[in-house]
Amino acid sequence: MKTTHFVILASFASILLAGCNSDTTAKKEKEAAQNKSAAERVYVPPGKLDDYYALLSGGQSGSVFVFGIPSCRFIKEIPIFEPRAALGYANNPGSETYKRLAATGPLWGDTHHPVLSQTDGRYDGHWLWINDKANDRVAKIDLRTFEVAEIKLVPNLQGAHGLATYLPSCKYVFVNGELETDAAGNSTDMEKYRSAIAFLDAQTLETKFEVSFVGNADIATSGKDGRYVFSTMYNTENAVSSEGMIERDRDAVGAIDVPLAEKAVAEGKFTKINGVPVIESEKVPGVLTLIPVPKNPHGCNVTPDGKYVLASGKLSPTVSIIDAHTLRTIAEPEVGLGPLHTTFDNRGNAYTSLFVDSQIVKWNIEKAIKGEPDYIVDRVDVHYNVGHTKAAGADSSYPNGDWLISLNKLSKGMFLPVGPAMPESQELIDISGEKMRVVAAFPSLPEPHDAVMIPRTTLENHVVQTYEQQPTAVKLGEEKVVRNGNKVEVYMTCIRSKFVPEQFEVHQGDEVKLHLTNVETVRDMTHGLALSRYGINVAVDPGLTTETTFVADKLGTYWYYCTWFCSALHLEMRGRMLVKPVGAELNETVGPITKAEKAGSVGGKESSFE
Ligand code: K7E
Ligand code: CUA
Ligand code: CA
Repeated sequence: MKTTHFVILASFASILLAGCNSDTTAKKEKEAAQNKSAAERVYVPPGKLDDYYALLSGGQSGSVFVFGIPSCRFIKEIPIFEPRAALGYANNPGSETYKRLAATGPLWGDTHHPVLSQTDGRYDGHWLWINDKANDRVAKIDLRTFEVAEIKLVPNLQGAHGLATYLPSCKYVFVNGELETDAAGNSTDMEKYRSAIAFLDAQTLETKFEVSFVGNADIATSGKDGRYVFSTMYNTENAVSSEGMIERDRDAVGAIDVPLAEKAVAEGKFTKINGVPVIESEKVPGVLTLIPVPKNPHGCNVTPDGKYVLASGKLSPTVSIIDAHTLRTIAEPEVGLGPLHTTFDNRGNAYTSLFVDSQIVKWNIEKAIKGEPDYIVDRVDVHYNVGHTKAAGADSSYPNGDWLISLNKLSKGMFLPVGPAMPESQELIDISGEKMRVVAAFPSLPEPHDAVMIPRTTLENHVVQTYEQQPTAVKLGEEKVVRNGNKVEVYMTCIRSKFVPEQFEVHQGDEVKLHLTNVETVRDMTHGLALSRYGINVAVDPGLTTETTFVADKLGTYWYYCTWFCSALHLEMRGRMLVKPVGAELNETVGPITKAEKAGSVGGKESSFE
């Protein structure tokens, strides 16, 4: 079983190279048919588009990875909590993206849970939220551009881990503090340790209120009817050692009554900590209900119909099925060893990842509730040690029921060996039939935790072709250099294949603010500006204006050149920053440098080719 997908991939390659074979023996024919159909399931010819976007959290890469499903083609990385020089993201200390990120914390992050916005129980393709567990931040991605729209620090908690949106309205995203601290007193006294679940305005990401309690909160999910949100809590012991955290046989799923919490805030039943109203759960009865579940639960998922909350047992081989309205546990079916996360199809089945067993187990929810012995439908081996698993559409009320991704922690020998550390591994599983089938494996950077899959048809129409011209855009023909003491503002445009101005002059020590607008109106015509020896690299997509500030502290000639190969004249797309001694006369030339101006500005030295 462990080698099935190798066979499939090998056959996939041979079909591509040699066409399908017509071997004679019945066994071989059957095998070939199976293999062919697996290959066909994932084969998307060049130029044809995938059916789904898969958005994978990048873990300690601090980003989100975009893959096409079913082809498993890597499409894009969205850098969020880490600079990405290639994309001009947060790499220049004087850039907007750097300032926004640095204002909230360090230049790296640990993304875990991508969450899509919904309207009427369906993914609407507008927003993607994601947490940074390491530095307690939440970011919002605009799915029109696949760029970060907002990043905010969440006060009063540590280990911002579980993230979900409050359904059905999506007016909040809420984030769980996994690591306990004394947020109120900043003491080291573990007797005062608490944790909190923070409710953020989904658009501004301002923390509106928090509910604090003794213990911790791990994975988050929302009921579907605007009443409760749920979190698994593995450290009800409030311990500070791993031994201490597994002392109790039962921990809990916490249910927060959101309307009751809002009422408590309105009635002033809170303490303000770092500007945020914090409701202590002990003081507002009913705001937090603890539902006992076996030892150190992990994943927490509400079924698409909103009826049940499923808490995966982790240290217990069970999944607890909790009624999402009465908050009572109604069944605890055994599923296998190390259950971590559960996802859903559109036919009443749950799919639970088994970390220890390295399997996905498919089981029928109603049969498990009724205690019917055949509630386990199927098991499939994955490679290896799966963390999250997610089926297409499964966080909405309308799962698609065709594809499931297994996000595996170890790849071992799955891919070409590249040293002691191997890439992370995802497997694509066809869940459209009764039996699951692994049809492809694809590597990625460390370390995807969770993923969401959204149909192309939902999202593609939102995606813009070019940026709308901002009010700050520099218009063609209106390029200029504006001096104000030692501050110099350079208003520059770029279009295939020229920067205007192609030259600007400053005094040593001047603070230069570069406004660069890409005036292209064609999709995909990105230009970049790298400034030699100044450590500046800017990428400007069509229609976009970027602002970057730096100090021109080195004397001499510094070329800026385009970093994105844009035309046959790409290499010629360059210009000079001339840094002269303080007091020297500066040439104010803007626009195309004529021969005469060129002669004047460079001291009359002609090129030997002219
Ligand atoms: Cu299970 Cu951070 Cu969602 Cu990793 S968490 S697996
Ligand atoms: Cu613009 Cu290369
Ligand atoms: Ca525990």
